[in-house]
Amino acid sequence: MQKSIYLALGTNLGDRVLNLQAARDALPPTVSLVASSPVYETPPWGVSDQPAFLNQVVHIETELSPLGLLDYLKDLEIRLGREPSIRYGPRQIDLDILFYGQQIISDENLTIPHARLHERAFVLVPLADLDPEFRHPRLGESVLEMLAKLDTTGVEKIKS
Ligand code: PH2
Ligand code: MG
Ligand code: MG
Repeated sequence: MQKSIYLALGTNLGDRVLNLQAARDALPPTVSLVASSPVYETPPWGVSDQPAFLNQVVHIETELSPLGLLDYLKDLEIRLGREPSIRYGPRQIDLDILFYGQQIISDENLTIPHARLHERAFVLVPLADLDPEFRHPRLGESVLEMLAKLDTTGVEKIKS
């Protein structure tokens, strides 16, 4: 059985379509891509005075542990041109671990499932395209159940 490891990709600086493409291309061979959701343009959450984001969720496979995967993704963000910014602020690329199968992790540096994913339409809309029935291991709710409680205004699929 494949583990359900999902990543959220986000970008709101530079050529956003290219940034997502570059991130997907840079994952292998350490991380292999099982499936990619459509790409959505989404209103900025947290800090509203910044450009709109493009967001996407990908299903991956890897032999890396959760902390190994975190290190790998942080390094990749920097290689793809990410520069330091404020919390919730603009970024070239953001690569977040949403779920690592059914594992629950609260480490100093890593929380899995991602701590705020159930509040974010920009994560749950694309995730629902890939795995609508996936259950949050801590909250016990499916992706569709979590999504039903959120306002999805302004989350628009873009042509690919
Ligand atoms: N990421 C953030 C802060 N706000 N808003 C949207 N729409 N999409 C994001 O990926 C996003 C955000 C910090 O990680
Ligand atoms: Mg993020
Ligand atoms: Mg991040």
